[in-house]
Amino acid sequence: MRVILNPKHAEHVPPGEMEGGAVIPSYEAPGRFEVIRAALEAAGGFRFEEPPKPSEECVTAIHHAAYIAYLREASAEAKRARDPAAKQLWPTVFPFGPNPRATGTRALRGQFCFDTYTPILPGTFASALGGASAAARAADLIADGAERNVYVLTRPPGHHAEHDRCGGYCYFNNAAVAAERLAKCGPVAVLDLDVHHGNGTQHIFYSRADVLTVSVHGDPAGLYPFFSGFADETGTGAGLGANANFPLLPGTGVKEYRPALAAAVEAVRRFKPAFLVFAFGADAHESDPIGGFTLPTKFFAEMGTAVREIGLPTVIVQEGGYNLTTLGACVTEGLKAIDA
Ligand code: Q9C
Ligand code: ZN
Repeated sequence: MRVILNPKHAEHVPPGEMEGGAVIPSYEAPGRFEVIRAALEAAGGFRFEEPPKPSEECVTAIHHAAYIAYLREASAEAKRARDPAAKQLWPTVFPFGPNPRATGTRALRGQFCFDTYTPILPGTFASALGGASAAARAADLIADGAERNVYVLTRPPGHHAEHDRCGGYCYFNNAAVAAERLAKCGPVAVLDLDVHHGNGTQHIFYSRADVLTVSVHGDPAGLYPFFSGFADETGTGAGLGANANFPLLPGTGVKEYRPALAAAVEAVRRFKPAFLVFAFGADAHESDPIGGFTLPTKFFAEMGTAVREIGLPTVIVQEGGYNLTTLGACVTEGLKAIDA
């Protein structure tokens, strides 16, 4: 399988994340990329390449121009700062609603972000854009028919990033970048098996009939992102019926996950897409520090088999997965089964 790497991933290095008023070590760290790459190299059968030079063109189709400009300028501001504290930009106030008069830098930090897990750092813009470019490249290879399956190895992840807000460690929505490009050639389904609801991808395509978004995840009653991922979110306007959520209880294991996965796959099939984007998180694994599910490593092969059996040209995009000792094996199992 061809693997498109984000060559800039290591430029985004979170110094920590803010959880309930305390700064704790960041789960989303460069080591995630390295362990996945090492596991794929050890397994064999994967060919690594970098995308062409990143350009903003690949994110303008799905992200608001003012949001893209904010990420670019805030990253540059962090880079210029001498004071170490000013090299990390954190939001502290979130808007009550749109306010066109609120244009100061502190207002924008809250306006273009929805949580305290997603700081802007000196390398954030370059790193996020490198991932989006990798996703665009993978989608182009699939759209051209050059490949059947292509995997995008990237961080920071993307599926929580909305049209104009970062959050959940995500800045540009890589899966949405791929889906948007593929949608030019035919209907697209996005299947998201990260343990957290893919709120950003849902948000970006919520009123569109040509892109189906399907997510299996921890019930937002108890798991991040808390505000979306409920089963009654089914799309709006022309997109009504083109969104499906399968929330599952904390502690979910194979017995509970398997029927939800089958229902999610069935929803994808009914839509009759021409292309699939698989938002592949490994954080539903039993060892994940933040997921709360209990799936064993070998179940990731079952996920991969389910994706293969859908039978569509597929872009696979790396999302979450935070246990560095098991992440590589989960991803390898999934990818091998997709290509089997
Ligand atoms: N104490 C992805 O998996 N909450 N994002 C973490 C840790 C944020 C997850 C709480 C989780 C975001 C792409
Ligand atoms: Zn996740």
